Amino acid sequence: MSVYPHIEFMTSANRPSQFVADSGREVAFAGRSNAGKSSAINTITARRKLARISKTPGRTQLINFFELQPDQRLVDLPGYGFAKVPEAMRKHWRELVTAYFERRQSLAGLFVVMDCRRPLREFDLQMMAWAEHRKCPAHVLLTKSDKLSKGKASAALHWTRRELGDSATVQLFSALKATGVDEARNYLDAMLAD
Ligand SMILES: Nc1nc2c(ncn2[C@@H]2O[C@H](COP(=O)(O)OP(=O)(O)OP(=O)(O)O)[C@@H](O)[C@H]2O)c(=O)[nH]1
Ligand SMILES: [Mg+2]
Repeated sequence: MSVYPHIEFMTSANRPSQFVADSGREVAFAGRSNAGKSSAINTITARRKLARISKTPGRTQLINFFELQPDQRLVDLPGYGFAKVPEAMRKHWRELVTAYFERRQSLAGLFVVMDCRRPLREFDLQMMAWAEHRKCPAHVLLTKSDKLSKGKASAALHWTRRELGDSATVQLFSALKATGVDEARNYLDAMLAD
């Protein structure tokens, strides 16, 4: 059973004119290519095939909008930081994501998805800065926690919390093992609530 029973894919936007109507509240998922954004969305919404999961980093270059219920959305932002993409694609990413952050009134919260083995890299910090600039709350999912021992995962969690201080909340997550799902839903629901 899905906890968001009415969730459905709305549209993929390749340019700002294709963004869905900017009303209500939405939470965006950002993160490096291959960090596990789409997997996290699928696990949190308990819909296995909602957001496309790719084994090729950087495949999702579009902004994908999903409706949870009228006037509540999840947004899967295109991944960043993949070294091998051509400059033209990087420029496209920059323009699209900048336009999103600059004009999106309904942006109510940001989930930043990071591989727990490599947290807080350059672009991740840039995303956090956008959130701070927009005064929208940020929550960090340290995902793929199944890839680390309990001790190392816990060390990554504490290190990231210390680095970020009050600027964001942080948790461990695994789409594979469904770890941290309730915690993530609680943060998501709080951001979506008025
Ligand atoms: N072990 C493990 N693998 C994961 C987890 N989450 C995602 N993966 C794998 O990591 C790869 C990338 O996952 P995606 O969810 O497509 O990542 P993404 O951030 O959406 O990637 P882009 O859309 O390309 O930016 C896939 O092969 C997933 O199966 C996890 O919690 N544990
Ligand atoms: Mg994706």
